[in-house]
Amino acid sequence: MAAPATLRLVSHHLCPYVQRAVIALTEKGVAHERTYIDLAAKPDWFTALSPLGKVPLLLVDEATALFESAVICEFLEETAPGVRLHPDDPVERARHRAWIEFASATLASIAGLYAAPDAATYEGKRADLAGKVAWLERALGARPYFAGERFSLVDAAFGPVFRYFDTFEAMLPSLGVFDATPKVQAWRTALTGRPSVRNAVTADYPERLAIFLKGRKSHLSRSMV
Ligand SMILES: N[C@@H](CCC(=O)N[C@@H](CS)C(=O)NCC(=O)O)C(=O)O
Repeated sequence: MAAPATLRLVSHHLCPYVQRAVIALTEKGVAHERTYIDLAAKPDWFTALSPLGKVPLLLVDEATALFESAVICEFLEETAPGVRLHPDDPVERARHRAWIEFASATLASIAGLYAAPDAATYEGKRADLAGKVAWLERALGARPYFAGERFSLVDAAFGPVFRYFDTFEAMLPSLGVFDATPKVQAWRTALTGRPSVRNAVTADYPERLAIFLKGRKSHLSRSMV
């Protein structure tokens, strides 16, 4: 692969971790290019660059491919000028990093939900997800974003989490995970309206996600209308 003339993000159309990096790049106004790959047929150049075989990768120069979305976002925070996406206070910053980890755990719960082979496993994953959303409700303070007026990397991590529910709500019986969490609902609405979050995926994302979910051969795929 040719050496990147500018930052290049190796991406996949559906990957929520890629979206975190795209949102951080956009919020910081960092020029970059994106290369989308097929994770079912990984190109050799990608396998040679990615120690874990996962996207996102950020190619920063000829010799350097950064991997892991959290590391990429931290690198952008440290190197890109402009708006800060982490709090200044070290305790708050550590707390934010912890909630970004929580976003990853929530993504794992979502993956468990759409892969659940039967109704009982599905209900267990649904309840697990509802429990996580309840934790978020208790963690949220000032509106509209996780830390009030200032958009942060926690928001960049949860925008892609909430995006799944737009498709779930269009195609499934209600999951009920937001029923008793008005603060999370308001946060979700604010993130959906944020241009960096909205534009972190291509226009055909909903169709691509629907095809992906239908292909799971799971309880969720059988419940889709
Ligand atoms: N911890 C990683 C997770 C990235 C990840 O799971 N990427 C998935 C796509 S969303 C992937 O590349 N999977 C390919 C594979 O595991 O073979 C991060 O935060 O970057």
